[in-house]
Amino acid sequence: MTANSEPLDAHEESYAGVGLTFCRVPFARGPEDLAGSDVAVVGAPFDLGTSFRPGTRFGPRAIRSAEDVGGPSARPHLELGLDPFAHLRVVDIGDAPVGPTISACHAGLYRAVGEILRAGAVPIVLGGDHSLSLPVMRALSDHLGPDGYSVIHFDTHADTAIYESGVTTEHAAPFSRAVNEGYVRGTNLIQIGLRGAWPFPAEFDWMRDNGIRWHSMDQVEERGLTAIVDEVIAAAGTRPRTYLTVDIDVLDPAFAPGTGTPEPGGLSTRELLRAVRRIGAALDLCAMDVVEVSPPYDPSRITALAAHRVVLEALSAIALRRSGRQPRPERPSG
Ligand SMILES: [Mn+2]
Repeated sequence: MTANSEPLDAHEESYAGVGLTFCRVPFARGPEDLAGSDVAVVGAPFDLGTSFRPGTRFGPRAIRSAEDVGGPSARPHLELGLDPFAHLRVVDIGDAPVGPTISACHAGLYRAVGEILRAGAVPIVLGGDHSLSLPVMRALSDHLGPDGYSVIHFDTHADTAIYESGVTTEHAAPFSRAVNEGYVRGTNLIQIGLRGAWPFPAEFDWMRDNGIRWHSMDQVEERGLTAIVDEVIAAAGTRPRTYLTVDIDVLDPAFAPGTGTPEPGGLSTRELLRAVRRIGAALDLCAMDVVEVSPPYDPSRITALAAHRVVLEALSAIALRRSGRQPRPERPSG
């Protein structure tokens, strides 16, 4: 499915038309359509980097179609009191080209993200497996330098596998590879939501040696996510810009069953949405992604809907920050 499409008329019904861009924003067919945009959505429909259950190649399509309220794009945010689509020019460039190998997929996404960054827009990548963070960070490093951005990483897993002889499961290693290959400084990487059996002690040692910081789910439980996000915002804000990468498996499987490597004991959707909103409003996002949505394991589509809302929260927060306004929430009536 091509990520179409502008409605045939300005008020096309939601069940009509030949396909969907994210929230029915305009489809940008090439660099000339990107000019002047603030945010560009791009799909990364590949899962050749998965270690267990594949399926995330269907993620971008599922996220885009998780909800359609028809055109034109309008989504006023109840708690912020503004509509991101009234403040930002958001386009969807469709999916990055993919190939039969993970390196071909990464090359296509690297080019697409670079094109968006050079146009001055913020790329929002719909995954796809988490290996996509490697080409995203490579493009960010070209654009901002390896010390020019922080990374806030929500995930069950640290994705810092130690690989030897160049052999690795790609979605388990984007952050170790990016640090080792010089696309990001380990001291600029902060993780939230770790739990379960992995990383192993050797990987934690590597992370400590490289200055990577993390907050496990136990810390979230003891200190509260609000306090941890405050600390993460302060730490990430020491660099000019921030890349926000959200692995949907940071959510508890009760909220997000549709993912390849679920792990019980995670965040609620409500917690994640508020955290994303606070981060996007406080920091200057240079890129964002939502990864690991796997529609074959998502029969109720709640995982894709959660990912859709994560993107909407970020868009609303970016709009608030750029508008210079204070939040004007709809207050309780009584
Ligand atoms: Mn991950």
